[in-house]
Amino acid sequence: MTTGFGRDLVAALAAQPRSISPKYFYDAEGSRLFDRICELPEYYPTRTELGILQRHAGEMGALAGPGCEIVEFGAGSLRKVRLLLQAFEAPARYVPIDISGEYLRDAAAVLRREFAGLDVQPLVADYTQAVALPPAGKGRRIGFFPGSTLGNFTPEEALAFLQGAARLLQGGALILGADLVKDPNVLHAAYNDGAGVTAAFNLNLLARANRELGANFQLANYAHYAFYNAPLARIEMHLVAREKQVVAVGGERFAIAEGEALHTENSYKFTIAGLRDLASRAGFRPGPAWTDPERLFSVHWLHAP
Ligand code: AVJ
Repeated sequence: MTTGFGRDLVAALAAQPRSISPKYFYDAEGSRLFDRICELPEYYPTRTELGILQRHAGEMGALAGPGCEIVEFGAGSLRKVRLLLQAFEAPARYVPIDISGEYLRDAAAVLRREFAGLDVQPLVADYTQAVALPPAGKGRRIGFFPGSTLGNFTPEEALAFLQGAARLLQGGALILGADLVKDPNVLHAAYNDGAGVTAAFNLNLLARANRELGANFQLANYAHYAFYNAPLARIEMHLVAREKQVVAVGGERFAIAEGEALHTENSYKFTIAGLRDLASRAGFRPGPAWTDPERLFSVHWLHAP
């Protein structure tokens, strides 16, 4: 119970309404399920962002200039940054920042092999807190925050994160991926896939608690519930109890009534204008914004003066 997960889950169950950070989705099993989500026909963000990066990496390379340093916040999959590294002129350094040291080591080894002359310096850290980077080289420092992970933050947290990033990247820029508001039915389908992978991803939070914390959640008792909250422009994911249950977590017992929910994720959606305004308030000067023909997703170049 000394882990952050145990502490935060107990606090979440003791509170009303109940909510927990989506960062706890990503144990090994959760990361595997998320990779499957990215391949789903209904989940358009990953393939759409990859397409945008593919089409515009050349332009981004011209803006970045030679010998730049790429700092990735929350190094997820190597596919996206690889598109940048291939298109940029002699990138000097790649600094992926992630809390999972094991994943970072593997990813760093792959990229060192692939890009001779690239200095790969993984940083095990929580990028939502202030991080200390190695001293900058001659090229620009370019941040990379893809996947619309920014949407997991509340608007206040998003502003604070971007303020920190603007400071960190001074003289360079941030390449930011942001999912766009759109037909709510398209959004709904992306988080309610037919194969049930998103449901398994959501329920894995409870499975993880059973595995790691010796909790006794009856998974069949909880429904995956995801919907688009239009006034707040966000997808919300919840786990809703189908029956009452007394659950034991780390020596404490919690009575969960029928119909009670644990809020597991917010995924905010953006307009291009709204995102540029948010970035400006954080100290960036917005440059080009790229999107796909259907305007499903956006990638932004944000100068950090
Ligand atoms: C990784 C936060 C961008 O919000 O779309 C996917 C996570 N949750 N399906 C998202 C997620 C359910 C994803 N982000």
